[in-house]
Amino acid sequence: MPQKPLVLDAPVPERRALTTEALQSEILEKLTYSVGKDPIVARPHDWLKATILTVRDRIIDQWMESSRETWRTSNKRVYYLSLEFLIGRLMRDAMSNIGVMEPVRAALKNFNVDLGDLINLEPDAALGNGGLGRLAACFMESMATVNIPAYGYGIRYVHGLFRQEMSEGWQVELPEDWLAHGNPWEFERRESSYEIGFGGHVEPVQEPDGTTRLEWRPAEHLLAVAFDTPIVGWRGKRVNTLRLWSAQPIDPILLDKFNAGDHIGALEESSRAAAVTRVLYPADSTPSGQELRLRQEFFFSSASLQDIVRRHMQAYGDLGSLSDKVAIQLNDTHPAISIAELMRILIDIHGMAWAPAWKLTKATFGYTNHTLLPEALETWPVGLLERMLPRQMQIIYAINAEVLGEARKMGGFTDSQIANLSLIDEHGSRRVRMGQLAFVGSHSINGVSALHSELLKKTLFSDLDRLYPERINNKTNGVTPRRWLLQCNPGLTRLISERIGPDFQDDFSLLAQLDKHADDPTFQDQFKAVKRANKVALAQVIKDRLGIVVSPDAMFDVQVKRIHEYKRQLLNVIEAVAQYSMIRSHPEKDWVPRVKVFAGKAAPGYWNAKLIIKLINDVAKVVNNDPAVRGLLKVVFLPNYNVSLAEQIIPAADLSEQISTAGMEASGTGNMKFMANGAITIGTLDGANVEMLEQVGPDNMVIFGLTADKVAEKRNRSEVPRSAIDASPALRQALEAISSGVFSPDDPNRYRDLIGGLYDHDWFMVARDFDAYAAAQRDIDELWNKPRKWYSMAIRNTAHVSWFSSDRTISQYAKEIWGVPVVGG
Ligand code: B1N
Repeated sequence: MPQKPLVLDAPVPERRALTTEALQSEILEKLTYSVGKDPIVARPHDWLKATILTVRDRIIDQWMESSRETWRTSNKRVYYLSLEFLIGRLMRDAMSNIGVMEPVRAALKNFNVDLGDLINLEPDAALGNGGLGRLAACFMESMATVNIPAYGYGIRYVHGLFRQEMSEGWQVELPEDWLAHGNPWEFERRESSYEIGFGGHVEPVQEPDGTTRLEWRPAEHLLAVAFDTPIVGWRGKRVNTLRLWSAQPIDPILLDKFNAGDHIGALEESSRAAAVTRVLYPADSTPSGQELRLRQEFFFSSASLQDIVRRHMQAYGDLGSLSDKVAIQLNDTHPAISIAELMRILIDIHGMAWAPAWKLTKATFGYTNHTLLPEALETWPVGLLERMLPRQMQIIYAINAEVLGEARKMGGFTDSQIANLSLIDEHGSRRVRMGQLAFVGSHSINGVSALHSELLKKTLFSDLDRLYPERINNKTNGVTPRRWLLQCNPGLTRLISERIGPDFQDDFSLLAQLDKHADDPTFQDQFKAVKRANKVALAQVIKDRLGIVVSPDAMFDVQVKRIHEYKRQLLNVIEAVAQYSMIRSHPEKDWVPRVKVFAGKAAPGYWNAKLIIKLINDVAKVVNNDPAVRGLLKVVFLPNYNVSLAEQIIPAADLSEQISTAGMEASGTGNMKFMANGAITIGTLDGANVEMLEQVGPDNMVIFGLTADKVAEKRNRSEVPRSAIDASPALRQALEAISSGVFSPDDPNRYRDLIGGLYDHDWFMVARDFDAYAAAQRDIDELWNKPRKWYSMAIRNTAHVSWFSSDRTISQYAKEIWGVPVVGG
């Protein structure tokens, strides 16, 4: 019999008051009884904790109401499985979404505590690398906002993405420690723990009815313990759960060993278990290929599936209805082993036959692909999988046999196409391709921008697309406008509210009304004043962190994102070098003053990315200290880019650099955040830039460079880049300056190989896009010199951003993949 929770019809508790007085006494109560501090001696961290606990209380009532409603209505639940959630700080987001920011500020003021200071004290939860992890965080907020009963499942890393510091311009990585002061947002759920197996062997077991089934007997077990964080949507209407798993040993200490004097050995198992969730792998768009990573992937997949199946059984008592009541979305292939694990649970544990189990599995899963970069596609050695997950590997073989059988039946596939379909890569040592596994085990495979989804069909999954047509679809990314406009840019939010009324905060399509004010000089002046205030604030950050003084009247030209060759920070800095020599050789011209802002982390093992950071810093040192430049060009690299720094930088940007080699950036999401905040984009026709151009129109965006088709063509023809360099004196001069050591007199050869690569193969088309890029930058200069034109364009960017709300993206997932209803859809 399915067990229904007892509290099903309990009355909704009375809402807590939102007055300053009520909040004030509650903060005091939390400080005293939960933190255990007298206000006279309380430290800032104590106030932060008391404030978070107070805010959290307001969310909990609604949290319980949201889950009661899901139980009551038997609505389909959505599970978002992601190895990364880049959530950043939560307090401002939560206060803003439930509308208590100002009363909390006032309450704290009466204790002489500044809310702004507390906001900046909250650690930035960096349980992700970049776009993929931040997308998962935006989706969590949007799913709560559009009222979808959703759970996020991931890993509670003790150490998130490393802290980046600079040592003489080089990146150094330091451990990040977001849990140092505890985490007042989370609830540990010891009762929701699951055993996770590794290794061992598979045994046939005789059933009483004479049949045999297979049973996995793992050699090793550890425990997955749940930690829940409430995620509140806009206006606090729905609160969903982000459930992060922490690995713990089954036996915290081996007492026999301890008693026998082996004190270290007694703890070995414990530290081996905890290692699984200790640290986030710091690579963005490149798999690490390490055994621990596969352990992380299976650990959180298995725990999540056990939890999902338990909840479903509790509600319905039968797994036949799983795909009617459950949708599981795989955020890239990192949780793709879930497909084999669900099959194992259905068949080996619940006794289902292969065919219905396979049908159910496919109907339950959806898979989102986030990259086409060949080096980023996950594969695992067959031998490793056989050793670590022997039963799952058997199931993968069986799935593969089924898929290859279907391909043969359909016919028309060449041997190489069959090899391309197969879940096993037979080139060299045999490996399991997680992308193929995720594809065949899902009813929906989506890309993250129109161009990317087309390329998925044409390249990576062309053969699977023919075998299983209609499965590939597109869901262009979005970002939450709450965090990326309302919260990070209160000045602009106020201005927009004054102009078109505050309703746009509930319906972002109303932002389009700004279009008719875009040419109004008064509104332009106000828009400019807001931007300037944000730039003054960023200039202060730059001064505080780097000691560099920049003028808020210069154009703030910003490229912030992970450092990767395909994102082409190198193109940007080479153009800065070219511009630097132009200014030096023509001091008489009225150059547009620019501040070039860079920020981003490089994967610790990615040499060229780290070298590009060093180059930016080397160029900055020369340019910023050259009196001949008269401050017309400044180059700034802000260390330790994270969500909180993004929230300060993006509202202050005039120009947004989205200049990846076409065909390589799956979508990009920073591009959308800049657009919302009234920056003009200089970009290639790559990822979601293509759709930005459609939304905002060619008059309001500056596009340059090779298209994805042209890039592919040039690569196929192995065309040499040298002619592009020979044809461009500005480029040649800049490259020669860099590679001859003008910016690295202490080590003149430092950039020899990096620049040599541009002559050699120029895989990322830096040389071949240079002239187009430089010309686009001069167009930007001209626009800057016509401020009326500039601000009309800037305003139109904000006006036409609403399609890039993650509410739109999530509504499409809900309708077209998950089959769940949404609010306002
Ligand atoms: O996912 C983002 C996109 O907007 C970006 O264009 C895309 O580059 C990014 C392995 C990745 N793709 N692949 C990753 C991250 C971590 C890892 O270990 C791959 N990240 C992206 C959101 O769709």
